[in-house]
Amino acid sequence: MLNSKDRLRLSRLLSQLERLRPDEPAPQFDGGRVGAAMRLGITGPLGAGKSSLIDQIIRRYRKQGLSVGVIAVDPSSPFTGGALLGDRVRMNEFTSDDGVFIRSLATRGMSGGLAATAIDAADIIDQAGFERIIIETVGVGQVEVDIAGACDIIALVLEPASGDIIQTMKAGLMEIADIFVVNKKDLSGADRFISELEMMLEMKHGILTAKADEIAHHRNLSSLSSKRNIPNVVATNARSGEGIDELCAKIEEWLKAARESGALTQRRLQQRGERIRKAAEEMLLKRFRRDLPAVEIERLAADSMPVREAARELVDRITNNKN
Ligand SMILES: Nc1nc2c(ncn2[C@@H]2O[C@H](COP(=O)(O)OP(=O)(O)OP(=O)(O)O)[C@@H](O)[C@H]2O)c(=O)[nH]1
Ligand SMILES: [Mg+2]
Repeated sequence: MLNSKDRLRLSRLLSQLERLRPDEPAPQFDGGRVGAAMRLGITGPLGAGKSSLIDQIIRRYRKQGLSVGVIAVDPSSPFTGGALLGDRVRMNEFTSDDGVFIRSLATRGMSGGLAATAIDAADIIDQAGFERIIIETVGVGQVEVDIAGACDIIALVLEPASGDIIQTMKAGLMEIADIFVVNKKDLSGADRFISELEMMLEMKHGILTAKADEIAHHRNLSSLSSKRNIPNVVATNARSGEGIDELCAKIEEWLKAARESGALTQRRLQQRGERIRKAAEEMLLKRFRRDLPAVEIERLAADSMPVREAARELVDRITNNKN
């Protein structure tokens, strides 16, 4: 739990992060370490009820005495946006609670894009000592998939509206979800939607399992399929709070199992590796652009050698010169 001085420090660091220039290292919350917090990603289509759910989850966590940091990522609009306003209005009541810290990230940041900024923000909030971090993103595509790459567990929120399943499938979000939440279960058609979703997940699971079995068979391995679990589906009403206890219990269960099996450690290692790879890639690209010898390109362009050969010569020249 932060005192008001540290809270201010945290706020300032996050503002600093949003204004970060390329090549500037992300600011750190001195004295803290990264990795103690559990990170929960909440994603899903516009208006599915993500913020309302988070509001309910915060209450549960606070009852358990857990401190919570929330990052609401809104890639659509930096200045307006009903969602942002909605978040502020709803989450206002937590402003007097030292154990809750809520931040909206709307700007792309100067370096690395929105996803990288959100992930760095999570690190800073983690360092500041919050025990749970919730990241809300509107599930529309790559940014979500990237942010998911920094979460311990991902909950995909859908509402029983036709098209939601197709849309999220297209965005590649089905693959990254650990838990499926069908919110607005009070709406008509919710039961049907849930059975459709479950059917689809079972089918997908069946295909994956069959594939895994086939591979295992070919390699003379024993089948892994019994160890694979179909993702959980939980139905909620974020307005009334129905189903939220069950959702929170499922999240804890999932985290506990992942911790005990080593899957969580494995996931974090992979994620960290991926972040390092991406950052290195960016640095290399920047260095390449900076060091690009224009004269050399002109010379290669005038030469009649095949383009790929010319490109290789250029790459060789730069890597030999600058390493
Ligand atoms: N009937 C019903 N309405 C709900 C439920 N949960 C949320 N809503 C309403 O759905 C609307 C959108 O809720 P939000 O929590 O802002 O949804 P969101 O997914 O955060 O929206 P964006 O951030 O804009 O994508 C609001 O009017 C909520 O009151 C629910 O379980 N049942
Ligand atoms: Mg929202």
